[in-house]
Amino acid sequence: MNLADALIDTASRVEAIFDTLIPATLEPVELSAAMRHALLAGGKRIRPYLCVEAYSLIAPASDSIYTAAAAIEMVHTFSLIHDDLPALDNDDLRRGQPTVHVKFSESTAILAGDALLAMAFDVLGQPHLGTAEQRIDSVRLLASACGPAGMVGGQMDDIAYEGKPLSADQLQHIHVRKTGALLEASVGIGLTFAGASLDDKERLSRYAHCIGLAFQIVDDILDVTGDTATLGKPAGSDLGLDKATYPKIFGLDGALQMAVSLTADAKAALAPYGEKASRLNELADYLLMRTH
Ligand code: GRG
Repeated sequence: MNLADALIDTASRVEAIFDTLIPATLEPVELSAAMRHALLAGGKRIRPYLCVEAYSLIAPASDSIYTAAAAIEMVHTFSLIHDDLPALDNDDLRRGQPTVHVKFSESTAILAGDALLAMAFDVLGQPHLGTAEQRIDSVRLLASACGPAGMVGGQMDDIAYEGKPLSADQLQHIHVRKTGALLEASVGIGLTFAGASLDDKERLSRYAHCIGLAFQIVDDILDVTGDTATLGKPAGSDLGLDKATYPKIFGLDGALQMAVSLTADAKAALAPYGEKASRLNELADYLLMRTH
């Protein structure tokens, strides 16, 4: 299976789990409709894919890892809903669809996000996913990727620095938390359920760190070079909010060179796994070359 088909396969498995967990009939139906709108509107499903592929590098295939992957995507989707709110980025388009607050209401969007975040931890704790220790470790990995040392902290600083000059180190510190932490946790959770060794966890955490940063640099570049129809979200949004970005500090070529070099570092971390890591290698290249 090539990478495009493998991503589609992961997406359809994870979407089937969403459909079971949150059927349209789940009360209150207006809340479920908002959650389903956000969850089922497409999306590349990079985080679930990372979780499943990290798991598969170490352990034989298992259906239950897709449930863990779905929990991670629920947190990601939550963060997108809240990120789009008028109080944050105030965007009206996401994954080519109206954002949740535009299609429903601001209060529904806040609550749909809250519900997805809470539900994600419930799902990750399901007994069939693994041992109690693996589930606790995974819950803690996900929680710490969300908290002040992760997404919320990164988002807070991202807002605090709007319109202000930022050094390259400060910008990296924001991106590593805001975007990188959940990508790293996706790999970490896959490895935790696979029973990976500390050595494997360290090597793959290096991979995840590098693709996480490269991912955000490419996101910054696409905000400048992409168009709204292809991105499925408004292009030029960073400029509008006067955000510090990699292209702003290093220029488009400089930013691209950084992403290329981080992708090479990520792939170097996979070298000990040889052919077994070909999927993760391909993913690193795809994230560098992506157009949305
Ligand atoms: C409590 C978890 C938590 C977060 C609240 C709103 C917020 C604080 C943080 C925002 C985090 C955020 C939205 C970062 C942007 C990351 C990013 C580049 C998202 C786009 O990811 P893709 O390209 O999107 O994987 P698709 O649509 O393909 O899933």
